[in-house]
Amino acid sequence: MSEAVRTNCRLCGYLCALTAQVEDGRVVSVEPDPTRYPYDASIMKGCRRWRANVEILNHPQRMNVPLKRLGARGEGRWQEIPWEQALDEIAERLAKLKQRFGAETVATSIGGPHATYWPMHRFLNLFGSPNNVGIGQICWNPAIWMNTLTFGWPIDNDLDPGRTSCAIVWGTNPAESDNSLFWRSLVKFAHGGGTLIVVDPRRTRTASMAKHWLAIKPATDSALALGLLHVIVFEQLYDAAFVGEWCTGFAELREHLREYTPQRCAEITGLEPSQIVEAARAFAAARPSTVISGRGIDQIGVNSIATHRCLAILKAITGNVDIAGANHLGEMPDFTPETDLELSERLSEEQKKKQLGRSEILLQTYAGYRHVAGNTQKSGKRLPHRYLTSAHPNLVWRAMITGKPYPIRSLFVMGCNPLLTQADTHLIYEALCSLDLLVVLEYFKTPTAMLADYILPSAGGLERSLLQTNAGVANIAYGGPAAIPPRFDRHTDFAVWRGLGMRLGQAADWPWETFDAALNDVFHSIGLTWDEFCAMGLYAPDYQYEKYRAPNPATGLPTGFSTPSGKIELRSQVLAELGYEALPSYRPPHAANPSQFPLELITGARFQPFYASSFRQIESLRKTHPHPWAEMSVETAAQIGAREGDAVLVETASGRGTFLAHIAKIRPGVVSVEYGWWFPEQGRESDVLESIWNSNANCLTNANFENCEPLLRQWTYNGLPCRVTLAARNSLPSEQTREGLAAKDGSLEHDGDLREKVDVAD
Ligand SMILES: Nc1nc2c(c(=O)[nH]1)N[C@H]1C(S)=C(S)[C@@H](COP(=O)(O)OP(=O)(O)OC[C@H]3O[C@@H](n4cnc5c(=O)[nH]c(N)nc54)[C@H](O)[C@@H]3O)O[C@H]1N2
Ligand SMILES: Nc1nc2c(c(=O)[nH]1)N[C@H]1C(S)=C(S)[C@@H](COP(=O)(O)OP(=O)(O)OC[C@H]3O[C@@H](n4cnc5c(=O)[nH]c(N)nc54)[C@H](O)[C@@H]3O)O[C@H]1N2
Ligand code: SF4
Ligand SMILES: [Mo]
Repeated sequence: MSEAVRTNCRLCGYLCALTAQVEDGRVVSVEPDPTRYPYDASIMKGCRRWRANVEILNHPQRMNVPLKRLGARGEGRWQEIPWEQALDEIAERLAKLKQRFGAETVATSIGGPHATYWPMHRFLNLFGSPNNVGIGQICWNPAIWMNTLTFGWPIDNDLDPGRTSCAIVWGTNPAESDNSLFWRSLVKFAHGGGTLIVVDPRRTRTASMAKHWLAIKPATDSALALGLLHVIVFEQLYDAAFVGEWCTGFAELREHLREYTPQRCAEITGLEPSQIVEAARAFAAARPSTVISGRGIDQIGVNSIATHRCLAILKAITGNVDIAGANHLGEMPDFTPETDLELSERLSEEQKKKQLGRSEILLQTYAGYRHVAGNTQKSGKRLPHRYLTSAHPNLVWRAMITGKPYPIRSLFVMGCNPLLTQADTHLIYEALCSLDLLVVLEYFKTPTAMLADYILPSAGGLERSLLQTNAGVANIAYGGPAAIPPRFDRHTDFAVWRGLGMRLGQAADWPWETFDAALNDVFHSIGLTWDEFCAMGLYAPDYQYEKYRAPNPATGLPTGFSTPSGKIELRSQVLAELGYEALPSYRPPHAANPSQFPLELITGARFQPFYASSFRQIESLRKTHPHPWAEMSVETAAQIGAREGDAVLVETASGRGTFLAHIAKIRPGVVSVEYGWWFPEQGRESDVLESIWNSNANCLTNANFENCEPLLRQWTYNGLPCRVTLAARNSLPSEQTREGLAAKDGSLEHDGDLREKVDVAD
């Protein structure tokens, strides 16, 4: 029997609607579903991944049964065991660890937005541990925190090709990282005559569409942003009426900006003063104007916070706040937000006090959260709790190794591969090896999973319901149903956390027997069942703009902003109270010895068809991108004596890795290496595990707490001092060179590539 069923793709955060052809309970093919969100023919044409769904579902290396370690950690000997046994044994070991060391001895590690994490947070809050490690400090949180301090709530860009007149795309490259409605809107915007300004050391496909490409020296972004503000303020290009009515701290800001002249900022950023002046004028001249930022500025350590604050101020003083075509202040969801399902309020004050580094981290802590949430709650809004209080990874890895300030003896890894994607692989390897209990919930036997005591096989896309809700800072939800029940003995992640919760005294808090039953409850408040939601696939009421002007029903006065002053805080009262600078400044990054490390390194710019460390074993994808590359300019390559395709050794103070040189348009003196590389094709498990030392960008990074930025304790992935030397001459077969691969299927139209072909949408 064959039938067509609705489902969604889960190979990136967009959850595009698919129709699956199911025969005898097996998915035989998938096609884009043009009737549901966010269908767009050119996205599906441009996306390289969705066709791999069936291959991934049935891949011979998928985890299908729970595995228990035999022999030494990492030795590669496993026993297949039933689920009941796995959960019984894990629960028993957790109970013992808790009794001996306290609940805080159990940590969890999450990654990017691939998985549904609230069941895990719910379990961990009820269990009693504050030790959830994430990537929030360098992904998403900086903007969420800084916009909330400035505007009282997170703010989303609202690029509209028909309306927006100027857009600054700052440290993000949606051509490779997004590949969606947003990228398409940007292409339309740029080709329709909108003024596009791109700030990126690499001439990405996004940058190649720009009127102004600012090839900034990495990690100096706050100096550029301060220079733009200087020009706008001292040339009186700001919106004086808006500033007068809605902002506080302008006079102090003006004084503070005096020293950031275009000349001085140009020296710091390696740009021309005229570039700074022109970009500032272009942005201020037009309205609505928008600023879109990404990991490029989340991951620059000490200058990240100041850059985000400057961008918020830039929006504010030009009057580009909560207006169509510029940006949108989000609203609380009408449905149940994740933050409510996590039950963070159930973690006791005593356990919250065990948060590592709490007296040295100013904001990304439970106390910091309370400080800020007190203001947002006045307007009935609740910020996401677990993301904004996640533990500092470096302190957690160290506590595992040293037992200080207390022992962390167990880790649950879900939806991430920390050996490849967290900073400082050497430290993490040592930490994972030191544990009493490491449990990994996975689709594949990743290097991290290879070190586990138990690997639990997760149900993936097509096999489970999917829902995406922007972590509850906006009133939007999208997703859909599974095409088939989980194959083999795979279970949903929800079932694992509920199963452990039921065994550890949490039964009253797990009323739903299945994930779908929980999803039913999520939509209860808007009168929908999960099935009814699935039929629509999207819940997104129209945006309301300029909400701060609307009268407050209680007082009749304008609502204003949920900050301490009720206004947009150019000078942040909360930051001043925390003992941090209330106005943003440029700070020189940590100095390195230029004779030892003369170049600057970017680790991690996104590229297709991969997602972080995922999909290296998926043959149809891997053959389009078989090797890890290091991009450098013609000048840098000449300095090293490297040519296209030569193997080069990249070294930093933290470690080394080998990559193939690719000559690209990128600021001279900067080298950009791909991240996430391991080599599942090595065969023997021990060889695959060993492959993490070859070309792993995070062998080149560290997140040493002492050097991190004080507010969130962000670490640095971009602008690291490095040296690059020639390791071996090009030995690639011609079909595996960049030219050869591109000729084969055109799939390597890659960031920084010399061919500047842009998919021009209709
Ligand atoms: N050097 C450097 N490091 C970086 C970055 C960088 O730019 N440079 N970027 C950082 C950022 S922003 C992020 S978000 C992270 C991303 O890093 P990670 O979140 O670690 O991403 P992946 O490597 O894709 O690992 C995801 C793993 O989860 C599994 N998985 C996927 N979906 C599910 C699911 O639903 N359930 C379960 N149980 N497993 C699932 C996949 O098989 C895969 O092995 O990397 C960070 N690390
Ligand atoms: N194909 C693919 N898509 C992905 C992912 C993936 O792994 N692969 N990961 C997903 C995830 S988890 C995330 S968080 C998003 C991230 O999506 P993006 O924010 O677009 O992330 P990156 O590609 O890292 O883009 C950062 C850009 O910043 C530039 N940059 C580096 N250093 C600096 C600097 O110092 N200053 C400035 N101004 N720019 C700099 C880089 O050259 C790069 O072009 O992508 C998501 N989409
Ligand atoms: S854009 Fe993302 S969700 Fe959509 S089809 Fe491609 S990989 Fe799947
Ligand atoms: Mo991310």
